[in-house]
Amino acid sequence: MTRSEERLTAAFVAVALVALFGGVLTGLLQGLEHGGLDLHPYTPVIKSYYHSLTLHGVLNALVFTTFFICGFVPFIATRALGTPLASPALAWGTFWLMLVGLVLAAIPLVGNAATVMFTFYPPLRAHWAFYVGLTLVVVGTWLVTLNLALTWRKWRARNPDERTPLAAFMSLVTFAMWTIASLGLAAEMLVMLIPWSLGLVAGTDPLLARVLFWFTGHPIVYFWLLPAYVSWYTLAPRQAGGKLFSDPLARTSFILFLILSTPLGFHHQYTDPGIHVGWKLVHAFLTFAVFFPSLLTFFNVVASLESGARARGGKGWVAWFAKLPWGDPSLAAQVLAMLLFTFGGVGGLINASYNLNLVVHNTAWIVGHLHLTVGTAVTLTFMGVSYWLVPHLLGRALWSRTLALVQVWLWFGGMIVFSNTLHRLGLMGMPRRTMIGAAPYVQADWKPLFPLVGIGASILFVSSMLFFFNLVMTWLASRAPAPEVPRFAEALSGADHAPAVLDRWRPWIALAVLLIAIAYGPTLFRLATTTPFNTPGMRVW
Ligand code: HAS
Ligand code: CU
Repeated sequence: MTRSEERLTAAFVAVALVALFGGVLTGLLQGLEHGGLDLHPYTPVIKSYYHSLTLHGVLNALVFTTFFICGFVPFIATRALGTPLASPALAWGTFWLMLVGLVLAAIPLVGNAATVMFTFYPPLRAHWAFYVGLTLVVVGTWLVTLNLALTWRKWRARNPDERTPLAAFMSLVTFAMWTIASLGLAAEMLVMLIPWSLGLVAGTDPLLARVLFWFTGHPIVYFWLLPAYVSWYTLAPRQAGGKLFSDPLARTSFILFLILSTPLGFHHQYTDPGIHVGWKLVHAFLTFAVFFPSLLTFFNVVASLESGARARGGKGWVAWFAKLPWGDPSLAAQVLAMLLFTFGGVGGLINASYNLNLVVHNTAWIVGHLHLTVGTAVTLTFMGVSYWLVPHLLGRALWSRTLALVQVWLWFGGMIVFSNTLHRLGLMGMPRRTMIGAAPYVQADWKPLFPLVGIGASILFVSSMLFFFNLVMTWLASRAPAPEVPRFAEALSGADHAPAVLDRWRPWIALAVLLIAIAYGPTLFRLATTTPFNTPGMRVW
């Protein structure tokens, strides 16, 4: 790993953390609003609850995740391959392109000209710079894929008979999957939203736009999740003092994600008219199928952690769990993230079940779900990764491990309160994306739960401030040298057991494309050939 590459990772991670900071600030405001205290009118920049909510979703779910991943995953991949990125110039060009895109999108976003939520469904119409900026960010992610692919090919030329190291393989799958999946969003942006926001076409088509959006919008959640899985599979077992239970099983799980992540976006559109119910059923079954690689992950990662805990003297069927090295904040963050993700996964299955979805769709339940998944499995894991990555990049030891431990437990506790309350409110019918404090239809049985939303959000806010404080102090005050970065875990059943077919690309990518064509082809063809493009844009804020 060269110095320039470390700086590149540092640049991406720095942008990610700044975005997260903005995201948690606005998150606090929304949580307090639900708790009965609306501070939005007193803030300098934020014009409304909905402005705040859009900033929150875009900064956390789109910017923080994407920039962190583009810094972290190439870092891991190059380390695993033992070679630098094929093109440092391309890598830096990618960073600057993404930063320009981000700034372009941020101007209307912060200026309240793009208050369209992180899903930007038309006919809500944002300023064109918002769409163009986000598109540049997506193009940047494709260039990361390109650089990773070139790097792997160079490695392959020198190592024709070896299995791709697991961490590199997983990194490549993550970006290959995302590159296929993001084509829906690219089409929505280039063909629909950008010309429409520029006034080149008069109308739009909300349904077609939603189909294209969720083509990408579901797999984007695995684009966020898989880098966390990379850490759970390839680093966490060793951080726990153990070994990865099975390397071939880990590869199988990722290949299943490559094949199954995309052809199932209709599970976000069960209530949309204009999509045949038969296709919704196909997407429902494929959603149950993509549950499976996460179950493989559950099994494999728990067995790996167990090997670590037993090596440290752990005994019993469950009691070994206490013997994990809980004093390591990086590992503690990840294990706590896994625990809450189990409930997020169960909730996901409920969402995916057509008839149950009708109960929870567009309610606060979904907000509870997404805070367990992207808001904990991913975010808390990335915080755990930051606890070794940021000290490494700064060359200084983490300022306070105790504070970091307090931080991760606060996130865990705060999220239990916050997410559980939102799930319950959702079951009582409370809508999501609503300024609940101003709603005239608030039900009596919701009211006792509102303070818990505010309390949960406040705990999460304190936790995130401790996180940032610790990193800033590491930068400014820490003098001790950074410890070694965690090394990759060895596997109990190693790469030499992995059949060669698990190290191939063409069959799996072909299968992925075929499934997408089947699951989306007929509906997309019909909608694209019959759309009148006649819905005018709206600015409701
Ligand atoms: Fe989801 C809506 C279904 C996973 C994020 N999801 C959302 C939205 C977001 C989101 C942001 O079918 C809202 C979008 C919007 O704004 O409208 N989701 C699923 C399913 C899964 C799932 C089936 N979601 C995720 C992940 C996300 C995420 C991951 C982000 C990172 N979701 C849905 C559906 C909707 C939806 C519908 C639409 C709802 C609607 O009506 O709008 C699955 O992939 C989940 C699989 C997970 C598991 C858990 C495995 C556990 C592991 C940890 C094990 C280790 C442990 C260690 C426990 C099967 C790997 C402990 C040790 C011991 C000893 C036990
Ligand atoms: Cu989904």
